[in-house]
Amino acid sequence: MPELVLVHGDITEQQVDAVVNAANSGLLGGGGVDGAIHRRGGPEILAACRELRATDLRDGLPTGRAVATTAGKLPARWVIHTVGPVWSAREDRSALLASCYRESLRVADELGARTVAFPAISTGVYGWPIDDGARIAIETVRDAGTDVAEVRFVLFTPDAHDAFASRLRA
Ligand code: AR6
Repeated sequence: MPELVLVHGDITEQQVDAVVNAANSGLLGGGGVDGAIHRRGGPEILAACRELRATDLRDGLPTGRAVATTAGKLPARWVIHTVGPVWSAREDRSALLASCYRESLRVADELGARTVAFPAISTGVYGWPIDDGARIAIETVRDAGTDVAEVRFVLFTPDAHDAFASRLRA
């Protein structure tokens, strides 16, 4: 099991092998953490995403899946893009959210990444309640059976940091 580390801060500043992006299926950028990664990482990341859309991912990246690109100018080697589910009160989509963490770690293993930073996927624009998002993130990473040595959850807001901290203590 990887060591789980909590950081209150900005994922674009993390010196890790791979940074996970909470992207959308189009893979061509957006707001939130996606916007920050493309801004800080520069145009190389977008060029790599466009190339994927022109080849392997013509219909975009499905929810729950993950794919790697260069990290451009970020202090990391790769960005692993994943697409979280939009929160729904009517439908249980937690298997898709768990899949984002599992698939990202599977891609990290393929790359040989030893340290991976995750944001709290789906808990911003996509509206997932932070306590439940933290529970799914931590449970899934703990059970993933990955070779990654350190998983760093990088939480942008005090609320997100508190939610992950109390879930880790539980
Ligand atoms: N570092 C770490 N976490 C951050 C950062 C940052 N620099 N910026 C925001 N967060 P969101 P989603 C946190 O909305 O909910 C985009 O437009 C934020 O506080 O980035 O999966 C995509 O293109 C929240 O806790 O992603 C998609 O269209 C968490 O990151 C859509 O938003 C996730 O918030 C994806 O929505």
